[in-house]
Amino acid sequence: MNHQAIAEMLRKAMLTGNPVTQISKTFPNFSLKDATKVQDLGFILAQEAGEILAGYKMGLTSRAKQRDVNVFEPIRGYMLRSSEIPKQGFINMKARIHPRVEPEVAIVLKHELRGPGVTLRDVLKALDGVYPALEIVDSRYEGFIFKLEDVVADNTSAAGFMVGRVNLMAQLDELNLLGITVRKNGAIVETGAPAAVLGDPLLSVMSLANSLGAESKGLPPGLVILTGGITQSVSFAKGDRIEVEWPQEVLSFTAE
Ligand code: OOG
Ligand code: MG
Repeated sequence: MNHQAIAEMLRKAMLTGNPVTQISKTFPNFSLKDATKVQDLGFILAQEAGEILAGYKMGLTSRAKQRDVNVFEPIRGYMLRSSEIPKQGFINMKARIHPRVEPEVAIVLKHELRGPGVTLRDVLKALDGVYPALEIVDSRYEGFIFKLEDVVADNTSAAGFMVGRVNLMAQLDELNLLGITVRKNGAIVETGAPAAVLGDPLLSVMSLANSLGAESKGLPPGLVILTGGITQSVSFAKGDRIEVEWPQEVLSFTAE
C-alpha cells in the first residue's frame, strides 16, 4: 500500500467534495500506524499548498460521539488556519460532503506541554484560555462510515472550527456543568455539558500532550486545541442556521 497515494486521495476528496471508499475496505491490514503516517503525510501536503497549522483536536472523547460513529477510542488530528470560521459567520457549502457540527471546549496554552507524563496539574499551570467553540466534521468516506484507522487517516474528519471570544478561565470550577444547547433553525436538537468529555475537557488536553509526546512532539503554546464533541454531532445542509448556545456566549452560522 502506498501511504502517499492514500494521503493524496483523501486530500482530493476534501478539496472536491467527492467521498471515497474506506481505506480499510481496500486494504484490510491497514493499521493504526499506517493511518497515523497517512495523516502526517496529509499535513505535509497541506503545508506544501501553503496551509498553516491552527491547532490540534481530540475526537471521540465523549460517549455521545463514540456511539455516534461506532468507534470507541479517542483520536487526534490537526486543524488548518484556512478552516477557521469567523464568529457569527457563514459556512460555504461548496465542496462539503455531509457536514455535521458539534459543540466543543477550546483551550489555548501559554506554555508548551511536552509528554509523556503530562499531568492535569501541568495542564492547569499552562492554561491561557478556555473558550466556547464548535467544530465542523465532514468525513471524506462514503456514508460517513469508517473504522478507527480510516478516521485517523482522514485527519479525524476535521473540516472547520469556530472559537468564541469569552474566556471562561475565571469560571473553571463551573465549566464542567455549564449547560449547552445546539439549535438548528431555532429548534433545540442537542443539549449537554462539558463533563461529557472524559469527565473534564482538560483531561483531553492532557491526553493530547501525552499522545504527541509519545512521538517526541510537543504541544506548543498559542494554538487552538479542541477537546472533542460534547454531544452527538448535528448534520446540516444549505440554508440551515446553527446556534450553539453557552450561558456566556452564542456561536452561530448559516450554511450557504
Ligand atoms: C470523527 C471526529 C470526532 C469529536 O469531536 O469527537 C470528533 C467524526 O465524528 O467524524 O471530532
Ligand atoms: Mg470534534
